[in-house]
Amino acid sequence: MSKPRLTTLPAWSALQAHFQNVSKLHLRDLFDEDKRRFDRFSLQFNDLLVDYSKNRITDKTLKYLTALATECHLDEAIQKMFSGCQTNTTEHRAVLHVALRNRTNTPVMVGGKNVMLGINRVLEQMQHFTEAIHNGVRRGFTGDKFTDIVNIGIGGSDLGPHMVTTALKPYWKEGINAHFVSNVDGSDMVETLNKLNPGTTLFIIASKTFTTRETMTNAHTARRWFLDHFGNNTDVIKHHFVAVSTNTAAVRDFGIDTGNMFEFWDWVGGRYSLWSAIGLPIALTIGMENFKQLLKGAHEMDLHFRNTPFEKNLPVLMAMIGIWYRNFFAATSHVILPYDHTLRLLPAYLQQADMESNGKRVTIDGESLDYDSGPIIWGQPGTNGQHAFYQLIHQGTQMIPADFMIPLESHNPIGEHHTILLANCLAQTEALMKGKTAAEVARDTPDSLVAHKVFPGNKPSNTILINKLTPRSLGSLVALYEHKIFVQGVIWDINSFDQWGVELGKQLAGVIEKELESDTPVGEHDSSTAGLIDYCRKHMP
Ligand code: G6Q
Repeated sequence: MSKPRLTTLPAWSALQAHFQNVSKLHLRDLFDEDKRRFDRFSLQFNDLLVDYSKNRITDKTLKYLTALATECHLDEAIQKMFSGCQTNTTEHRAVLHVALRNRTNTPVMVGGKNVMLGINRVLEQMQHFTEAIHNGVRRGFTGDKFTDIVNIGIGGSDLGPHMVTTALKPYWKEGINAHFVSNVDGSDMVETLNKLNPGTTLFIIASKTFTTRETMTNAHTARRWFLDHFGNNTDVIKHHFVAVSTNTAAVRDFGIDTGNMFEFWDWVGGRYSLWSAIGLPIALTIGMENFKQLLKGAHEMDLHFRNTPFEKNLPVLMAMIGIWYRNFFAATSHVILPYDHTLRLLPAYLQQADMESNGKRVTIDGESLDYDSGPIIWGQPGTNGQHAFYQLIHQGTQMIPADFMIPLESHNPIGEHHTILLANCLAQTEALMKGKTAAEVARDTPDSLVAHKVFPGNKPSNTILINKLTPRSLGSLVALYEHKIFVQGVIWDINSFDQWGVELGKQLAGVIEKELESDTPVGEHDSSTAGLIDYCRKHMP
């Protein structure tokens, strides 16, 4: 029996009718009418408080949204993912990043095997390795202690570990610096290498496939740089290069001893892989105990997601409110606004996590969607963004739902900084929600300026307060978003775990790369691409 289309479900129709009423309501009025709105529409989870009261919702909205989740069999989909079913249908893979942080160690079976055995083995390998680097048992070729770790990877093999390592800077071990090279633009590699001493540098080549053009190009450049310093002695490679991959043969071919390889598995999607050995640069900078705290925080969120009724389930609520805006208010984007300097890479990380997962145009069965899927995710840390693009969020013509987040305790308390930061974060959520009416503006403004100074308000936001940004609370926060993305994928009936949309560009780049290097006539292209290739060939140095 074929699945009913999303837009034919009873809860969808109920939401459509309900939208006609709710779209006319102003958040100001909803707050005025219900003094307990914050209490009723906020939830605490360990170190996180999620306030979703400044959303354009009523009790009925949540009732219909959770009914929609039920009609889409969300519960079944959650249980299937956690139990190792082939949720990634187009690549015939299980989706088990949750097993990587399964700190209760309950067996998780894939193809008749308990994957926890392999996971625990690699965690132990990471533990020994990080300890050996930190206590100097494992040293560079010249006998010096390692001071610098360079992660070479891209996409999922870069964004997650880079974001977490940056966010957890206050936990970095003394004497260890981390660097991330991802772009095939030579400047990324050259600028990094210029800062480094080869004798004290450890390279991690992070690539699930170990074939990614950018990563392998960067890895070979690092290898060459290294050998140039050590008189072409390939013995040094085994001291200074390790790999994180699923491709043992390619790692060996590169010249890395497979004893220096950290394995992961095809059921770990790239953008969900920071919890695996792809997290090695995290563990090397913050230590294995802190890495395990990160896993613990994520696991706690997994248990909450798996076991909590939809009405109190944070990832489900955030996802369904996102669906409300995307499919009923037709919001095209969603902005991520961390008020924390160390979380500055979170918007870029979530951009991949969300847009690569839910930027899809067909259902799991390959039928065209007749409703919108994932929004554009963007953002920057506050307060910087306030002095740049918030104008459009406050007074532009679009409604852009926002997620604000801020730790209450700063790792760098100095003067009034943190109070100012916190005040700004809370003020923005209030300003977006309340706005400023023409009557309020007119009190102290000439008539000719009133229209310009009006803030319509009614702009929705979530606010996530984090007691303190620790490995554990960060783990919970990232897992919260991962599951939000999963839930939306289930509602939209898309495969959130493939990424075929990145393939075509890669294939064409392979063809054009060869053409750029040859003198033979440019092959089959449209006149624009052919003209550009020709121009490049004539003018390239
Ligand atoms: C993530 C994607 C993608 C991937 C990179 C790197 O989900 O699959 O971003 O992580 O293309 O791939 P490799 O790890 O295989 O080099």
